[in-house]
Formats: sequence, C-alpha cells, structure tokens
Amino acid sequence: MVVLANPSVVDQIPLLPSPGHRDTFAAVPVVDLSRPGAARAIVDACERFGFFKVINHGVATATMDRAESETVKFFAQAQAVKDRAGPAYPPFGYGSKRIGLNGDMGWLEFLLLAYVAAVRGVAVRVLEKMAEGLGIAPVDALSAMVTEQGSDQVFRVNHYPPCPALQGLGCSATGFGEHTDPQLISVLRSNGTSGLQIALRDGAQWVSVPSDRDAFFVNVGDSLQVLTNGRFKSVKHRVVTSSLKSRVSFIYFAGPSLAQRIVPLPELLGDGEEILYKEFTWGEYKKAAYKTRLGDNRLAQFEK
Ligand code: GA4
Repeated sequence: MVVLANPSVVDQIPLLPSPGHRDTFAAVPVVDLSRPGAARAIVDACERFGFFKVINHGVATATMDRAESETVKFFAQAQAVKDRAGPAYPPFGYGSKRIGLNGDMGWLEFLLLAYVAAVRGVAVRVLEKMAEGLGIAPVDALSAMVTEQGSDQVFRVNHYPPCPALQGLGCSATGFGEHTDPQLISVLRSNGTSGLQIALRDGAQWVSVPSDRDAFFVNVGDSLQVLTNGRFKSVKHRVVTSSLKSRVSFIYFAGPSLAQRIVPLPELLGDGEEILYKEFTWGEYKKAAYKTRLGDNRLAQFEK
C-alpha cells in the first residue's frame, strides 16, 4: 500500500505504476515524410499499431519552440489568472484536472483551442500519404475531410505538472487516463518529458514512448478505424505524470465536419467483406462520445 505524506494533493486522481526501463517502446515506427516510402510506411504502422512518429515534417523548430515557451509562460501564471481563460467546457478554454463531462480526473491542466495551421499541415500531408498508400483516389480523399469548411478541429495544449508527492513510491499520478481519440487522426508534439504510453496487444501491455521534441507522433482515431473497416486500429493511449519534470504537449485532433458520414470507404472493402459498423455522422459520434467515460469503448455501441 502506498502511504502519502500529503494525500490531499492527489486526492481523486487515479494512480498508475511508474514506468520502468523495460516498458520502453523502442520500436516506434518512424516515417520520414520527405522519402518516397512514406505512404507504405504509414499504412503499415496504422495496421500494426495505429501509431507512428513523423520526422522531416517541415514544421520549423522555431515555431514549435515559440509555442512551447508561450505555453510554459501561460501555465506559470497565478491560478486566478488562468481560471479567467476558462472554463474548457463548452467547448474551448482553460481547464484543470477535470476531463470531459462525466467525472474523469487527471493530473494536468490544459487549453482547448480552435486550431493551429502548421500542425494541421502535417495532418493533411499524413492523410494524403495514407490515401496514396491505401490506393484510394483522389489524393485528398481523406485529407479533404479535414480541410473542408466546417471541419471540426481541436487543438489541445496540455501541461502535466510534476507530482513530487509520489516520488520514490513506485506509482505515478495518471495525467490523462487510457482512452482512444474519437477523430480521424491526432498529431502530437511534446517537450522532452516522456509520459505517453500506448497499449499493445489490445491493452495487455502498456509501453512508454520515448519523447522526441523534433518529431510529431500520429495516432489513429476511432473514425479512421471505421473508414478503414477496422483495418487501421484506433490506438489506446494514456499519459503518466513524472514526479520531477513537467510535461507539455500540443495535440491537433483532425475531425471532419459534423455532417460527415463515417462509413467504410468502398474502395477499401474486399469482395463480400462485411461492414463492421452501423452508419453514423461525426456529429452523432461526437455527441455520443461526450456521454461516455474516458476509458469506455466508444465504438462498441456502433458495432454491428
Ligand atoms: C479525447 C481526445 C481529445 O483530447 C478530446 C477529448 C475530450 C475532452 O477531453 O473533453 C473527451 C475525450 C477526448 C474522449 C471522450 C470524451 C470527450 C473527454 C471525454 C470523456 C478533446 C476529444 O475530442 O475526445
């Protein structure tokens, strides 16, 4: 049993085992966006893990560094000042510890914003390469869902402060509990503090993703799993807080317009292949998602 000197600090925050060296996911697939093999490599990673890392993405380091330093400045302000930028629900602004609308709690504070152009560019290029790799035409078959007017994009800035109360106890505060993202893809960039973990083998094993502040990490969301009729996997992930270092992450969630039908793309269905999901629009899925708890299997209610 863990005995805390000051239990009120992490009251209501679920705990997780602290990651050890043996949990490191050394084999994160790396996609070099500037190379001809990128399309194939993306499809392969989405089928195997629903997760990969993108390098040579064309976003200037200075752009990301500036975003990071502004973020650090914002979160360093007095609580009362930050609270003036809230609440985060509905639908954008500053939030602290409360995730979603149904009682999930994490050791983090965050900003939900409309969107940021440079990171969206990475998402668009990844989706174009993905269409190419899947052999579907036109080249913007997937990316148009994100670039069209009315697409539902969210940019999230997360700050996971260190949680010194748990230092040396073998457990860590849950920063963001396990979940899948509802959108098509999510594109994440973090500072040099690790903490992101992804589930392998349907959640039987959790592995830590080594941080890389020069790369973007991409994960497949529920909507893309449906568009590919289950061929790509919406990857379960979570964030474990460090006891010593603060983690800052930026995530762009590429969602389509609310009216977009989310159904398997006909070109991807093999002869006689069964469609695994009931038809729904992104608007319907988003509404259903906000009625769930973070760790729920949100797609289950849409399975045939
Ligand atoms: C996960 C992905 C994005 O961060 C997010 C999250 C949203 C929130 O934090 O408000 C959700 C979560 C996310 C999944 C299910 C619902 C909605 C909290 C929650 C319990 C902004 C999103 O779009 O879905």
